[in-house]
Amino acid sequence: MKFLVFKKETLLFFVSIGVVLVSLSAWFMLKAGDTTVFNQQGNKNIREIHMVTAEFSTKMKNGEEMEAYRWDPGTIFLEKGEKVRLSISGINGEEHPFNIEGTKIKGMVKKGEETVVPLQFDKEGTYRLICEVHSDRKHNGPMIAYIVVD
Ligand SMILES: [Cu+2]
Repeated sequence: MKFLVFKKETLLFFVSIGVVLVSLSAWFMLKAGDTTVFNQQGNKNIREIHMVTAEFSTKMKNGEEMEAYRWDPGTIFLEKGEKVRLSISGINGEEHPFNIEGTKIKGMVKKGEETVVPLQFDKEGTYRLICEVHSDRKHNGPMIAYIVVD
């Protein structure tokens, strides 16, 4: 009988310790969760990248003019999962309808206007930002920027 009481007390002792431990870890986990949610939703943590539409032009020896439209910078780097606000300012060229290969992202950059493209990639790789009207040399391009995600 006495042995049984002792066992019950021991059990209660361990149950109490268990409850305290579970409460403590739950508290820490909740705290960590709060911080993570705050980091993901806070707008201040979305990095901004600025890009412009530029134009190179030259006169050949035979008097012929050549030009190429470009995204500048031509390569940008993102971390996998990172949220970036890509802001593209239209400087040269009237209109640049674009898409990002391998995604559903599409848009338009117009002279004198700013186009904001929210970016977040879950897969590593190099994604091409392609201007649909200046995609190769024949069409005053290639107006292609490379988005490197790793
Ligand atoms: Cu273009």
